[in-house]
Amino acid sequence: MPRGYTFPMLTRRALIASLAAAPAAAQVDLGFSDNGLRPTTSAFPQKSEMILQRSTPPLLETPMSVFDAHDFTPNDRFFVRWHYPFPTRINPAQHRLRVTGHVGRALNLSLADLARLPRVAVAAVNQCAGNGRGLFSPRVPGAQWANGAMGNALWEGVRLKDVLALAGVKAGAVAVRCSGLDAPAGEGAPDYAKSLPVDHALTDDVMIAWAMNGEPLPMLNGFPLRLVVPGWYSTYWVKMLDQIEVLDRPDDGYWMAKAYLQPANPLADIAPGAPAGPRVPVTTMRPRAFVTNIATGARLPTRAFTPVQGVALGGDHGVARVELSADGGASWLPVQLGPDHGRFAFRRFRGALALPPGRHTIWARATNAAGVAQPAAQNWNPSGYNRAGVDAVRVEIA
Ligand SMILES: Nc1nc2c(c(=O)[nH]1)N[C@H]1C(S)=C(S)[C@@H](COP(=O)(O)O)O[C@H]1N2
Ligand SMILES: [Mo]
Repeated sequence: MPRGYTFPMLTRRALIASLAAAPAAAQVDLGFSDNGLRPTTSAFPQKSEMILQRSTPPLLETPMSVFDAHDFTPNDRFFVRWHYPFPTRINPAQHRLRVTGHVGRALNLSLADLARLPRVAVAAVNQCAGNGRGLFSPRVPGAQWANGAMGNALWEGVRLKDVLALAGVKAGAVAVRCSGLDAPAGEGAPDYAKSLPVDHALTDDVMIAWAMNGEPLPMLNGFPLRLVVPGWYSTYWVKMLDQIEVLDRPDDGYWMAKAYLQPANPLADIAPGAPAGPRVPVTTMRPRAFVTNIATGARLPTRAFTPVQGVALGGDHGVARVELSADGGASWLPVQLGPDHGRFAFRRFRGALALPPGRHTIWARATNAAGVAQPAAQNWNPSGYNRAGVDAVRVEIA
């Protein structure tokens, strides 16, 4: 077992019992989210209050107030998304990571084996490709996330490329396919497996993590191992990772060839109702800024300056700046950025607007270090992926 970490003893009866019991709607305790409209739950193990999207398999969203208070999203408030049922009991001493396929020698690694490789850590945002899907107009099917299907954590583990070097990737390798311990309930449904192009899998960025914010991964966030692909949407961040297969051909599996495809233009943007046209896999994230101290629809007292604060992510480059507008983008006001935790992490921001009494719409816009800025007009696609435009926050100053 890696030194410096204690994995939770998953023989702990309470944990197993609660994990097995929680995902049934009737047993979930319903409160109210920060906007008062969506039910919240504290019934899931290792999680405190989360917005409940679905119980089985769980979809749990982080309230915006959590981002308002932390640079690093606490593990017990970090969002959760599973496609399929997953084991509720894992013995870390018996967990193995198999590396097979187009390699010189197949591997069967314990956590202790992994811990002998050089350790790395990165602060990075894990964001669902469908984050904000529930805010699209016209509406699109799928999990109706607001903007809380994301979180920022310090991930610790080893580089994927160091594991692949142990196996020896053979010439002609094309993709690296990863899958975890979860499995479809029904016969014939395709196992959840995601592939990275081999060139990307061999970069320094991609890692196999066992710790999140200095603690073992919570069960619901992929204990004992998960892939971390900084700058890429979390569909690639495979949880409960137990298999890596090096392919000498493109991955034609369902989760690469059929799911998580978006229109083939940088913003994945098409007119509602227009033909989808050519589609490509969802990959890198775009810059986004989120106001976290004012919920849309809020009524606020008149002040000389109304404080506006939030978090921004740069996508696959750091956050260069965040600006505010209260006049539909005619003028933009720079804000002050908080601590820089690296190019893949959240950057908090704080600014102020002089808002006279009346109704206003506040925009926050992020620009990344590559000069890519959020568009004022919202992009749209039928799967609700890659939401990238500015999110309007309506306020009434009274
Ligand atoms: N094994 C496995 N890994 C997975 C998934 C899954 O269903 N199974 N879902 C992916 C998707 S779509 C998302 S959004 C993230 C969510 O990560 P989190 O639950 O740790 O927040 O996990 C990713 N990794
Ligand atoms: Mo996702």
